[in-house]
Amino acid sequence: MSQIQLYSAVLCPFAHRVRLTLQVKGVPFESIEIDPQNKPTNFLEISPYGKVPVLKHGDNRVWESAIVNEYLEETFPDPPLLPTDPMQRAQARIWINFADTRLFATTGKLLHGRDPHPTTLLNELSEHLLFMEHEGLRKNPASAPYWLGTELSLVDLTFHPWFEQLAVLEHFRGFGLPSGLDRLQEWEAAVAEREAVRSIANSPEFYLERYGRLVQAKF
Ligand SMILES: N[C@@H](CCC(=O)N[C@@H](CS)C(=O)NCC(=O)O)C(=O)O
Repeated sequence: MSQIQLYSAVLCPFAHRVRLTLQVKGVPFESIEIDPQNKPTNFLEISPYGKVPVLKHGDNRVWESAIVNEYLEETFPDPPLLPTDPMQRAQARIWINFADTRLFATTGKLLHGRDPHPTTLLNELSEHLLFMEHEGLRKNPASAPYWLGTELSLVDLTFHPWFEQLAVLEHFRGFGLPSGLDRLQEWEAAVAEREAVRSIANSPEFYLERYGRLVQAKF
């Protein structure tokens, strides 16, 4: 049995960011698929918040994807996915926090809400993306492919799953990317091209089909 088990769900972008980190670091793990809509009865014994992802390492467990990723970074430091400079590390954590408290938070409200015309949330999402473009990527030299510059980091792996599942927002919520996200689109193409990212990527059709089934079951 592998030393590491990941309680995960294919549609979960938080679980995906952990799978990406394990993949980039070449850490072998066993993936245990959980259906968040139909959790095993004893799931709270595994996951105190009742959510995926949860990482089990030997007898210990870690949850909350941002914390799981930092645990993996400290436990398997090669290749490093956070800068060594404390100020740059702080910047990386600010963007990871931005992803959780803004980009994914608004996305969650959009996907789980029932408003047929969620204009305010759609606008909010566009504002988050424009903020990422202007306050994030445009402050880097144009030649830097990744969020923090020349090296792939946890910030890239945190944001990427949102872009991989963009088709779901477009199809089911009528979201359209605002214009002027040139750097963001170049950045996403560079991340999506990485071998580790490609090796576990799913197509837009995969997400549309799975999400479609979920919507049918839910409403
Ligand atoms: N803040 C958590 C969010 C995890 C999360 O929301 N997971 C969802 C699936 S994407 C889940 O397990 N939902 C089940 C539930 O809330 O009952 C993290 O970063 O790990």
